[in-house]
Amino acid sequence: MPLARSLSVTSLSGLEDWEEDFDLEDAVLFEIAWEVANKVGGIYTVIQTKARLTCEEWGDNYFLVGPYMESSVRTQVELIEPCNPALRRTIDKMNASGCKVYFGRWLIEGSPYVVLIDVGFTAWSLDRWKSELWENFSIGVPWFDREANDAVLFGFLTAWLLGEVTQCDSPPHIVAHFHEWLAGLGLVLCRQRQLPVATIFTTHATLLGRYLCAGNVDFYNNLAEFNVDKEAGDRQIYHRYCLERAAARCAHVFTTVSKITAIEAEHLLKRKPDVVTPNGLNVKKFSAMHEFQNLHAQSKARIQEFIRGHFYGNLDFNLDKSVFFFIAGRYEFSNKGADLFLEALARLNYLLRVNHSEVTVIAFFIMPARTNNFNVETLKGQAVRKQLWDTAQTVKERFGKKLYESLLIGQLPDVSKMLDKEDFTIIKRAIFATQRQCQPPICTHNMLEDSSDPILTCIRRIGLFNSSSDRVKVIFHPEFLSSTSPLLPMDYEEFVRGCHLGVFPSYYEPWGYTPAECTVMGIPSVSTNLSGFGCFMEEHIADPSAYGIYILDRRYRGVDESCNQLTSFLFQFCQQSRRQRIIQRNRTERLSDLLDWRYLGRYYISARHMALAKAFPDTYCYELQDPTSGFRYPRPASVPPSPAHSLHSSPHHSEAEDDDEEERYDEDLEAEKDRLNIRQPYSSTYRLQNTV
Ligand code: G6P
Ligand code: 1S3
Repeated sequence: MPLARSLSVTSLSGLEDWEEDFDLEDAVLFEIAWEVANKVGGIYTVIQTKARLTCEEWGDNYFLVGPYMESSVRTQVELIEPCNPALRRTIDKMNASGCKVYFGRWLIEGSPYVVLIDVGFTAWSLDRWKSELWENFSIGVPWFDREANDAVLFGFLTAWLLGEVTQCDSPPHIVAHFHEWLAGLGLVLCRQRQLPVATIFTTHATLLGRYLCAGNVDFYNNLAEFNVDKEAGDRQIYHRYCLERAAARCAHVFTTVSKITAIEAEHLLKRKPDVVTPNGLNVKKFSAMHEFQNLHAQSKARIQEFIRGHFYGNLDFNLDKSVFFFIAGRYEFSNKGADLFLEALARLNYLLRVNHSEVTVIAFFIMPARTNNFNVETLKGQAVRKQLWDTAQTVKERFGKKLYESLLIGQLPDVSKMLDKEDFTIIKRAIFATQRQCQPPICTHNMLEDSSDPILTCIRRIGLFNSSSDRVKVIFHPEFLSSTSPLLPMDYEEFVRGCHLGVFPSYYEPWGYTPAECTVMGIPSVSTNLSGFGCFMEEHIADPSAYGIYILDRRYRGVDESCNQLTSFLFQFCQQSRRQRIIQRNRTERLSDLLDWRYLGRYYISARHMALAKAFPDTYCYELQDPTSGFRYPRPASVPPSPAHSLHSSPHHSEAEDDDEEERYDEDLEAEKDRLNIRQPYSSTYRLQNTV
């Protein structure tokens, strides 16, 4: 086996250095998930963004294991011969026994090795393996649950793979990190077969939590009361729940993505996580600070173009005084807080109207639903806009020619003759083309379940129909964004950069990548104290809203109160001047170090070391202490707690004063970093020592 590298997690602008003298020589890491090279949801983002750091740490001793999905492999994976002799023998042996196992490099940052298993090819073993599952664990998987059947196949195949690797002549110390219930059976089998493997199980959401929250249950106040077996049985997910709970209970180390999900797991899976492993991102820093502000302006201009088309004939609001809010993600109407957002938008519409505000809010809902393509009215809007643009260019050229000719003969042009009859005909025809008989559409697509769709049903109830008098307009785009779309040709990142505020008032959100992504792009966001991200930011920032991180209280308030709080966040945001928004974006962007894997990766490192020490106590030992305890972004003394209290229009706040505040803020931050001594290398008693 090649040698693994020793660890070193270095600091980023003030966050503490952290180094470990844990020797990984002769250790190998397998990370197993259904979303390896297979985009389904958030777990894909975790694994894909973390790969670079993990590759830096483990080098050629890091292998991701996932399902073989032909369409993804064709675009994302370069298939190669296995580099590692033990793995080559294992794969050859499995393939000779009727499996199809591929090896390659995943073409993402870090280019990690991937082992991809075609579970469908081994479906002939399903019945046998299900019987074994029943005989050994009393878990019965029904034939109709396709996902659970895949989990069984994937579980037996990964355990087979790891078992073969441990059979080689001088087996390495193996760490196998399994993500989510779909991969969990592999872990359970490793333990049952007593393989010499250090196992970790990470849950990114509990099955029961997701189901219970989606069903209008007062979840957080009753966590300790649920009869978990009955609840799982009632929802016909008992077998899945058993697989999940077995994996959590059998793992040497159990982790979850946030403290709030740790509490949930303790009650629903009956095990307190050993380590909380928050999700990071691969943060790209621009060399010039203002670069991300320029990108905001460029992307915003493209969204404005779309709005011009969408609202053609009804463009009676000032685009320069419009702000763009958005919610995006998996279409779980109440879990993701789309219900609360809509209700708050209705209240905001009222507030903006009665206060005669000049601001118009355009709220985007980007949540995929079943459709049969774009609707005609929406496509027509963009065609009309294009036509108007072409008309303006034609008339401009004709005008320019006449102006040029009068200049050539040294005469001042006769302004009344610069546009002739033909020009007016072209212009009038263009104006007539912008007449429309209906309001600008809410939804950009033809929905298959239009009458029962939760967003559309709610909009019908609250009456936000994009009428002229509405200060809040709504656009529902029930498909993920793509740069090749004929309607809004932007990818998600470009779109987020062009918006002003991401709104994610989730009720069930173990972590929540959407607000984290906003943060690293310098876009303020609303999250909640029921989301892992919201709680994490609350813990690490003294005054989150000063940094553009609005955290909604959905834990200790009723729905109506939370909705009022959200409305007031949105209203405050609408009252900010452009300058205040720019300052706030700068502050938001400064938080990105906190969400970088180069910082957060240390929790994964801790989990792995702990697992090695538990599985191989004669070789490894550890002492545990939270590697980030004590760090907190300070509340700048010069900054009022909320932007609403420092309105640009206020006579007490000139632009020069704003600049002074920002300078003082930087000084405060530096002083706080000195006070906390966070520039020093990590030097606590937390050490995982290789005693060999
Ligand atoms: C960025 C650009 C500025 C632009 C501003 C608009 O900061 O660098 O040139 O004026 O965005 O901000 P707003 O919040 O109004 O979209
Ligand atoms: C889960 O995906 P979701 O959107 O179904 O895992 C994500 C990655 O850990 C997490 O960010 C999210 O909150 C969970 O809900």
